[in-house]
Amino acid sequence: PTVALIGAPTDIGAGARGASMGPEAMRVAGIQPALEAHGLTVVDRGNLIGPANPWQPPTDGYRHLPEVTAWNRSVHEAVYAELAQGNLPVLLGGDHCLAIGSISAVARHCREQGKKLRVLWLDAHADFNTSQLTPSGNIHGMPVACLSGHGPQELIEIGGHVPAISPKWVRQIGIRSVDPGEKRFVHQQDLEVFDMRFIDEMGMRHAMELALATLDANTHLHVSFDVDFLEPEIAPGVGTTVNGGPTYREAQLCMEMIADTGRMASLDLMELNPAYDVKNRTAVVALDLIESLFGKSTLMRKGH
Ligand code: DIR
Ligand code: MN
Ligand code: MN
Ligand code: MN
Repeated sequence: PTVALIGAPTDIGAGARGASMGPEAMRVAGIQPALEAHGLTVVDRGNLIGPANPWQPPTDGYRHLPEVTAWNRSVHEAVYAELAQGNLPVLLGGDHCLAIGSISAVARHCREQGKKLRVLWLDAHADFNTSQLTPSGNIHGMPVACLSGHGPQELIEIGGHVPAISPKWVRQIGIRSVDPGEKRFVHQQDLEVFDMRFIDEMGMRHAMELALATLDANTHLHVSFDVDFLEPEIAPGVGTTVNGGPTYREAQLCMEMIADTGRMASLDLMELNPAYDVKNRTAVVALDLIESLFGKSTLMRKGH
């Protein structure tokens, strides 16, 4: 399919400013020519527009809820339109609250097409907070909960179906920072989490084998890649770094195993924050990993 790049230049759900510059940083790193060099057809739809960041404190447990809602509606329509045309949308964030719009669109497309959905959530954080549990009010810490039906009405109903997804469809990889109340809720809702302790003990290979198990020809695989998934030493350009993430090699293996399934049909690239970066190197690393997601060949894999 044609790859459609969609820029969503906002940091409306984050606790640090700057993820609004993420889409341009990926263009500067050369995302379109890099994917084209692998034989893909790529169209850049440019940037969505939405409200400015008013940088206000939370009210009733949510920061910037009306603006977050406006941005997510816009993302939902853009991602849905690409899927309806048979394209593979790549959302260039922007902070991770926008996954509400993106994944609700994917879920809507899957419902209409009779497809199963599997969501891989690559992140340091579980993003499973609610207004009651959140220590920050930042909605980028809440998208998985909102998609699962736990959140404000205007966000949970964006896809037209509440809940948009079942937490059973989600596999989280790389998790190492979960707030106390959020942790209880993750267990209560039975989210399947391959945290860093699991990856340390069992290896990325085994974690990914389990996360990708039971995919079939009728499964739409969505990858939601929060750049803070990565070890901060290789990816400093994010607002909320957490030590002890996957190394470059572990992240490459993760991406290559996803590519080998041939099932990835949509992607979010989120939380890239050039204000924290050094000479755009985090964008360059993220692009390198995205190339692997799209099947960049290595010497040892003939025919790839
Ligand atoms: C923290 C940080 N759990 C919060 N979350 C995220 O504010 O809810 N940082 N997602 O990237
Ligand atoms: Mn489709
Ligand atoms: Mn996240
Ligand atoms: Mn994160």
